[in-house]
Amino acid sequence: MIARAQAQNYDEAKVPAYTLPDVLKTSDGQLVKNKPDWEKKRRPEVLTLFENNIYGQMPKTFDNLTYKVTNEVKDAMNGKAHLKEVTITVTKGNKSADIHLVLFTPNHVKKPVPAFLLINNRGKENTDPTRATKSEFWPAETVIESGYAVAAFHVSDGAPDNKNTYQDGILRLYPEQLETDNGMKAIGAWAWTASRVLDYFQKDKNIDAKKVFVVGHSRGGKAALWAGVQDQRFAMVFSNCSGNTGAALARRRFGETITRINTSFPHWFTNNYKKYNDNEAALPVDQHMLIALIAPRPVYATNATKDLWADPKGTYLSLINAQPVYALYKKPSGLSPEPPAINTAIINSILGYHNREGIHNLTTFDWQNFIRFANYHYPKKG
Ligand code: GTR
Repeated sequence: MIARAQAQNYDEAKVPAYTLPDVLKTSDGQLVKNKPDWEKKRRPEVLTLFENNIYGQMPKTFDNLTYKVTNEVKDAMNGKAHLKEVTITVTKGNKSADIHLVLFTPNHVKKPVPAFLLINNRGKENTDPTRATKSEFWPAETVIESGYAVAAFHVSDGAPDNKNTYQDGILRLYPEQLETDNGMKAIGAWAWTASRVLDYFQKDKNIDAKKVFVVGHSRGGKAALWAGVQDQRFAMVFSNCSGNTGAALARRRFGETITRINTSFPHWFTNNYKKYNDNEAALPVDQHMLIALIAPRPVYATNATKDLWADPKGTYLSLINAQPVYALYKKPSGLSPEPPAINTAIINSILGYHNREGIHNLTTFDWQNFIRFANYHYPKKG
């Protein structure tokens, strides 16, 4: 017997031969050639495949959503921004869950404004409302100076990032999800939470809820993609170093693998996903199809040169292989088959990308390019 546990592969020559599932081919073998067939037939089919096999169901019902501003500073950031800390409470039956939002809106800019929303998977100090602590992970001043609102919530409000306690967030409202093999777990819960923040944005007259961009790094970047897929109200997705079960192709088995992610983080994806441990070829989808589900909305993915764990090449290939669906919308990305040079950002495209020099992180360089990409897709008038 050959031991199944293998070291992670970082050698391009050892990437196994693989065939990606055809994003445009329906389960009954028809080739989708136009938007209506994609939207009515194939898109729902692919979405269900991702739900059942990977991220789980996305419960849509609750009884009530209320919000309360718990702190407000109208002249934060030396008068440049208006801070609101908002508690969003979602109620279902006799249970409720609180989401704590930090939101800065630029002053001296015509309202409503577009907003960047970060799914924060790191320490809460990264999104410090007092700005005593500043972090590249959420460079709020830079975003405000670019004329956008900037917001964040912490993943623990959706689901604690822990295999023993992940049920203690919004899954308390949906306990039935824990009983089924295609039930939502932590990554799904974080995406769900992002949608509830968007519900709140629809009620905040300073925010242009039609231009809310969801951002996440790594595990947060996986959740950002799933949020953008599930909730078509998100105008754009930024998925930073999201890697395996994020923007990178699973079948390449380069860096982190499905076995590895399911073993380290059994609370992120459905029970069903474990069936694909060391068995990527059996998956009816691959991650290019996740990006395709966001079409025709823009997606920007990133990598870092020292973060081979997240498979930069496999991420770029996902974008490339999502293109046929964007083409149905006459939104060609113009991506060349080979990834761009290090630190060179692809901005003027429906599918954006860069591979930053450096380690696994979310940095000012990344955010500056997110802002450029947002400016390109939503040019400011006047
Ligand atoms: C790693 C995990 C990655 C990524 C990363 C992170 O340990 O293997 O998939 O999610 O954590 O979130 O920083």
